[in-house]
Amino acid sequence: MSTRELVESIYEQVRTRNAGEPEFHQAAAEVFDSLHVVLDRHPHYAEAGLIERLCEPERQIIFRVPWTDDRGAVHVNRGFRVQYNSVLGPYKGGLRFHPTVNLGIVKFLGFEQIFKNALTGLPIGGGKGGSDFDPKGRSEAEVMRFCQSFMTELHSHIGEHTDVPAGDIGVGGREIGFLFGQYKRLTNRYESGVLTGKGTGWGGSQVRREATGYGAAYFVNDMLQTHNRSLDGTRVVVSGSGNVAIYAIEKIQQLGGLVVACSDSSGYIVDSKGIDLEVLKDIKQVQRGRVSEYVDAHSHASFTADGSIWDVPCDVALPSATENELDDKAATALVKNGVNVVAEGANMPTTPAAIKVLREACVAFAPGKAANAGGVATSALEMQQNASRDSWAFQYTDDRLADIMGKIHSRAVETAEEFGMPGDYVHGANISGFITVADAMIAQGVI
Ligand code: NDP
Ligand code: 2IT
Repeated sequence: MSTRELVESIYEQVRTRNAGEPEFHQAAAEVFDSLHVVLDRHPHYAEAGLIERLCEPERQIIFRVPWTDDRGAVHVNRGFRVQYNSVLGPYKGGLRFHPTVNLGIVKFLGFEQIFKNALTGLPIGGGKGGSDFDPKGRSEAEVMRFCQSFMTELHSHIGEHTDVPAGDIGVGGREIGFLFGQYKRLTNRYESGVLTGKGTGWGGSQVRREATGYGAAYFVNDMLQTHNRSLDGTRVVVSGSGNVAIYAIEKIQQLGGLVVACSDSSGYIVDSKGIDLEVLKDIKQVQRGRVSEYVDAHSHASFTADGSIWDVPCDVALPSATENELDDKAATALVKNGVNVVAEGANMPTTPAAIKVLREACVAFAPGKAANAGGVATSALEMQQNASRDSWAFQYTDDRLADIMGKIHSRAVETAEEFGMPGDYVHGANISGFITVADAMIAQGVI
């Protein structure tokens, strides 16, 4: 059997065994697509069921989350924590609160997280969790009661040396605060390292809030620098307007880029003078409102409810909202308008068909597991500070983040070259992350 046939047969097993989980299949297929070249060179990775073990989470926890709304009505949501792989360190990865969350989504995110975390070079395994709870329109008291109920079950499965959750869609500093408070109450332990993304006044790291977006901007700058370019004067479109998007916009602006559009699930705004971040932050972070409100402050800007943000011409695109938001039609529009770089701020926002369009047009494309790894990397720095009961200055932490992103960029570039696919960040990141995890799994025996 050729290595290609072997990888295909394992993929078929994964699909059959995990029926009804299309996002997980997609994430696995994207990694598998890079593996046969590795197996050709290093056949021992195919032995001892290594790939099959990698695809099977070490543990999957599914639980009931009952809570009471402000009117006294009882609601029941489903909670998940998938502890995917702990070969490099405690399980590490965010919690997502969004109505679309199901086991397949959590597994796709957890699977991606294994390789992303390996790429950071820091001692963190891969995991992910969340709930189908919809925080939209809920009062702060309702969100708090939900978080307390969620943690009431989760607390016995996590710990600073076991599993360290953080934020993702719908989970930011406020939710981490409620979750941490309940963990502390249930365990009677001030265990700072059990969650990351905490407030900077009580164990959180400087720059963690900004880290995913800043890191993605650093990564794009590194990509441009390999072509003797920079973000200075570059026209950029960033989808989303949440944690990742806002701080990607902030750092791109600091590096001289002109961000002309961003979005939320109700539509997108275009401001050809450049997004006014103060206004955007006020709408999204303070008021928890909609991007459409931006035009109230800037009448020269426009809001489009039905349409695609990827029709807005740009040189650099950062899909930073959610999975599969950039399809082949969108990629074709981007290429037609002359895009040069696409970097994933979100997890798996680009469909396989869109990646094909971008590859064929020779657009530099950075997968999320490399470009958005700055968030989890800074989470690992937060764990480091917690373990030594220390807290670092903003600039020092930001410099560490920029350095880590530079190293991830070099790893992806060098690995792609080594395997005969120069400039292909997808294969470079997949192969480099896979080898790190695989070597550790082999060293630790059949576990
Ligand atoms: P937030 O909840 O802060 O923001 C999410 C943004 O994406 C909002 O603008 C939201 O719009 C939009 N969005 C979410 N779901 C959908 C959807 N189904 N359709 C259209 N728009 C949607 O989340 P983050 O910024 O933290 O996360 C964004 C992406 O980045 C996710 O893929 C996440 O997994 C990934 N990521 C996050 C990291 C982090 O540190 N937070 C680290 C690495 C990756 P609306 O408000 O209308 O729902
Ligand atoms: O997808 C991700 O990398 C995150 N949501 C961040 C995870 C973390 O543990 O900081």
